[in-house]
Amino acid sequence: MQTISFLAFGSLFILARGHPGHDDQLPLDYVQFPFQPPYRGANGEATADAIFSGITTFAKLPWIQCLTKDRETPFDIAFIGAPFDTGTSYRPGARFGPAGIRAGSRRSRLCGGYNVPLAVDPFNAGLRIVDCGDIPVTPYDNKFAIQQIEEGHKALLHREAYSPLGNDSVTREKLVPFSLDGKNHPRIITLGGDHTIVLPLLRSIHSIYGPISVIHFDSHLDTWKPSIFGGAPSDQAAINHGTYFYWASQEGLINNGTSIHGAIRTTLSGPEDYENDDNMGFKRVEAREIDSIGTAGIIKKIRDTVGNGPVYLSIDIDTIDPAFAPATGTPETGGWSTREFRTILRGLDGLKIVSADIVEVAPAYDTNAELTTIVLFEVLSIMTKTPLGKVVVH
Ligand SMILES: *[C@@H]1O[C@H](CO)[C@@H](O)[C@H](O)[C@H]1NC(C)=O
Ligand SMILES: *[C@@H]1O[C@H](CO)[C@@H](O)[C@H](O)[C@H]1NC(C)=O
Ligand SMILES: [Mn+2]
Repeated sequence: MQTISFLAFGSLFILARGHPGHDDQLPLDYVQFPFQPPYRGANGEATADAIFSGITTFAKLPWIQCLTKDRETPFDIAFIGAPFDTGTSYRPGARFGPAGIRAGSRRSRLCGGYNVPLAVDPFNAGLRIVDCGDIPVTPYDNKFAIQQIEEGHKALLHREAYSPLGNDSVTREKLVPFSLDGKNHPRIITLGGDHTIVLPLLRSIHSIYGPISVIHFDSHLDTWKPSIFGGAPSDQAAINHGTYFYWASQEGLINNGTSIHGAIRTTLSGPEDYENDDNMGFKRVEAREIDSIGTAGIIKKIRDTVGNGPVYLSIDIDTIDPAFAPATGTPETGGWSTREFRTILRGLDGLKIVSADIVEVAPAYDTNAELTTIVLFEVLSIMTKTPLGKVVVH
């Protein structure tokens, strides 16, 4: 049966890409539920791989071992886990986030993945989208773990994308990459992990794009000075899930004035936390603004702030009200509903999202419904629709 599935899908892949030597693993196109059943029974009948069976990857995408034996295999968008949670201030458990997100995402393609409001099927749009598994992250040494995350992310981001950069969908003009080296790099969607991981992720992003605008959805600011958040009893303790943006700002990784937080509703040490946040280069949308300006007003504020340049998207699951997404370590009531947040995310359609993450998912506090993952479907849809390049003005 393996042979049949290999002939059916693997050889197509090899011919198309001219890459020999993929007979020692499942072919890239193995999971094609339900259109290309990979298994035939003794009588030749086709049996599709059910969405609840088999090895769990994000949305049942093909797994490739991007950091080890499949280092040469190119892709356009990769999911990768960063199972790190020793930078949390309250309930731990986000080290199980990547596994939990993958489990909840299995159903994304039950009968195809067509996104009606965005009018795109990200899984069937011609891009190669893969699940790279997890970056190895030690739970014993934060300093080392943060280096591992940066190196793991760089190992993916520094490659060239599988598909060539197309032409602008409106002007039809040839697009030029935003990257500093002029190459067309793939996009990475990281599954956290607590929010500390965004410091090494932004260091990696900086190595390809330079200082970047950030859209940060979170109930908390995460720009706190270490003396305020955690007290910084040691250099390592000063880097945690409430201070990583302080460090990112100090290191010049973030564009000053074109970055924004959304869904803020945290308590503060005092009003001066907002002054500090201004100095870190962020604008803010508070969760309660949805009552006055609605989702359309929030989308406008975000787009007016970040403009049309490249942007990094970081989503803390605690953006969503814990009534809808309880699986997180520092829940704050008064958040957006999942419907509202999905609307706001779809409002980012057309933005050049260079990479993204979802963090602070701690499955131990979830209900059995596993409802935390659908927001990534919107992010993936936007990435698929929007090539990562700019039109050069002649
Ligand atoms: C893309 O643009 C280039 C240069 O402007 C042009 O030669 C090419 O035909 C275009 N391709 C498509 C598919 O429009
Ligand atoms: C960002 O710009 C503001 C206003 O010019 C300035 O006060 C602040 O120090 C800058 N922050 C950083 C991190 O450069
Ligand atoms: Mn956060």
